[in-house]
Amino acid sequence: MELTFRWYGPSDLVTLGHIRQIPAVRGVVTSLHDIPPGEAWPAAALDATAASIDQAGLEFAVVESIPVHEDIKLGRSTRDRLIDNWCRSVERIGDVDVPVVCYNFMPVFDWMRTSLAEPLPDGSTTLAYDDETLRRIDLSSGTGALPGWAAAYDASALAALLEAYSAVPSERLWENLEYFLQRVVPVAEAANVKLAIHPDDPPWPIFNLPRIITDIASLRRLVSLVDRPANGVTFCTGSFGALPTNDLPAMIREIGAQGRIHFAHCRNVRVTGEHAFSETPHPTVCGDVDMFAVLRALHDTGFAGPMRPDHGRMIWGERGRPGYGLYDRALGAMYLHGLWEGIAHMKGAA
Ligand code: DNO
Repeated sequence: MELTFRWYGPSDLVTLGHIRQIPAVRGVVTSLHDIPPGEAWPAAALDATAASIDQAGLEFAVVESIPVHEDIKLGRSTRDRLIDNWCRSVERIGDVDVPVVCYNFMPVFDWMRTSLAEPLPDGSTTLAYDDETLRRIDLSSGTGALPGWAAAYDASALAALLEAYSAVPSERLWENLEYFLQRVVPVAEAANVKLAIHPDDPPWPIFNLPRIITDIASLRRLVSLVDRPANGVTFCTGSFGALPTNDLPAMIREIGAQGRIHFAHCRNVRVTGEHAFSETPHPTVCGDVDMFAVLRALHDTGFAGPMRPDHGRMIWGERGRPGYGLYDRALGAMYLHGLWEGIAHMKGAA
């Protein structure tokens, strides 16, 4: 396992210098955040990002994400050109030796929360979601934007997109995903890049939009769409963990044994009701995810890929990008490192 940390680029308040000082973290997870979805990534910009990571004494471990243009998810006739552009980006990522690309296939919205600063009893704030509140969100003025989303839409663009998706039930979305994967997986394979789809977050439909990567059945289907090692997943404990029927260690043991987990996102959640949860600190004792069992399953299946602490709370007065401050994620990194080291020693494998 290689411990990594997400960095939002030169404008991030969390700098590469900060990341360099977190013990045991050597890998950086980032993207070219200024390139609009659908465009091929310019080699020069990618080279510059790779060089700045290298100069900081770190390693460019994962691209998270290359956004997938909505026309691809909708299966529109423009998709072939957009898929070609996605492939060019993958090839250039291969050229700078980044081995993993994370992406998602969630319609319109990427991850979704209904509160970005829910107060916790200890005085920190966290991200939270519940369906009740979501139902009251008025989309008539556009999406707004969540930190980390690749795109936001104004009122008319959003209305048009939602209308277009009314003709795309989940089976059609699966077909469009298969069409995409059939074209991008061979290119990734040739470029020495592994693709790692991020599960839908939360793992159920929102605003009547289909969401298809939610559970073990969908992971089985995903890996079989194109049965190649380069077609894999990002195992996100927070996304899958929001659905109490998901047995995370069992999912890891099944999909990991097939060598299809290429990236791990570790964070904890407390399920607070039907389709409702709050994010918690990373340790098992703080939420409903048994992080020891998750890491042991990853270790048992020989996971050697990048792992990052996912969202942290805002603690110690820090201000910044919700979910992506420095302090709580750094604590999470240390916890994950400690668990992993303990598991390795326990098994006599350290
Ligand atoms: C949220 C992230 C997601 C993730 C994308 C991957 O914090 O985990 O935004 O980066 O879904 O494409």
